[in-house]
Amino acid sequence: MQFAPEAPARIRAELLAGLSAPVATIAPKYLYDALGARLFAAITVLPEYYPTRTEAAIFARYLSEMAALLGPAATLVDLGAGNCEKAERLFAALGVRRYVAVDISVDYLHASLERLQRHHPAIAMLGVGLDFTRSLCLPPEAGDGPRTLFYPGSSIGNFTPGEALALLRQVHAECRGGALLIGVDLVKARDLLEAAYDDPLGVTAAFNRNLLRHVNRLAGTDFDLADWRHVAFFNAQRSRIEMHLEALHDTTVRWAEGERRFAASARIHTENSYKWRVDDFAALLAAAGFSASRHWCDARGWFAVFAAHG
Ligand code: AVI
Repeated sequence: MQFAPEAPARIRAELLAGLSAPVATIAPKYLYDALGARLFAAITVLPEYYPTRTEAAIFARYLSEMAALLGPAATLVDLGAGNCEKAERLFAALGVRRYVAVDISVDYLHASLERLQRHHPAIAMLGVGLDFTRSLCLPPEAGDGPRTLFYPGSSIGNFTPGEALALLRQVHAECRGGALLIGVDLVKARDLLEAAYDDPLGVTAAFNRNLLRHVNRLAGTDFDLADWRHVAFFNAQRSRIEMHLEALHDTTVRWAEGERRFAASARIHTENSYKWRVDDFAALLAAAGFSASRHWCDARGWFAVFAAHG
């Protein structure tokens, strides 16, 4: 297991800079503490949150076509591997011989890889603890031949188009002539999108508000969850769902060396989830250096899986 820990001081500085910015922001990666990861797992089984099950159905239906296009993927690199379940479903069809799981949360990764190694003793496995949203640079142990990079779940949607291009260029470099398999959520009717990010059970609201507890632990702030509500809406002009935390009344958040006042209805921007059009995403892949991309969609055209050569 490789691990590049991020210094707590750097995390704290990043969080406090975001809170002090003219438009207060907290990066979405901080949504995933231990409870946040569980709340996200609960989101993926909500009836309103269609992406996870729609993507799984696309893989189940078209995996052999994808494998034929990509050829054998001796080395599979899983970006944001988590419980590694999505990648495991590809092992047989893609003929995987080395599996490299990359995730910011190494503790979780460690447990997942132990389980996986027992089930697949012939596959060499490596866990890499890395915040690849900063920089994607795989260790030499990830293999020096072509690699197939796997980035499911439409996590690419959590980056602005400019950031997504920069990340995909790094992904292209790390492919070393191999390939990319990536899941992308598509533009659809506003009511479907907004229900997926503001479910009636309040699981997504809990996921968003839990971020404040995590920030209190990481940055020493004194957010009171009772002061904040979850807001999510589709910004059609920017083609993205925006998640915010909105102050219910005037409130001040304090930390050791500073404070920030929030007037009633002021917001902290916590996440964007971009929804792509197929042609625009194909153009993004080409701009990042990929060639011969192909995609598979569900019958409703809600989600797409793209495969491309590096
Ligand atoms: C991880 N990511 C792709 C999810 C999304 O849909 O943007 C995170 C999420 N946020 C709210 N619900 C799910």
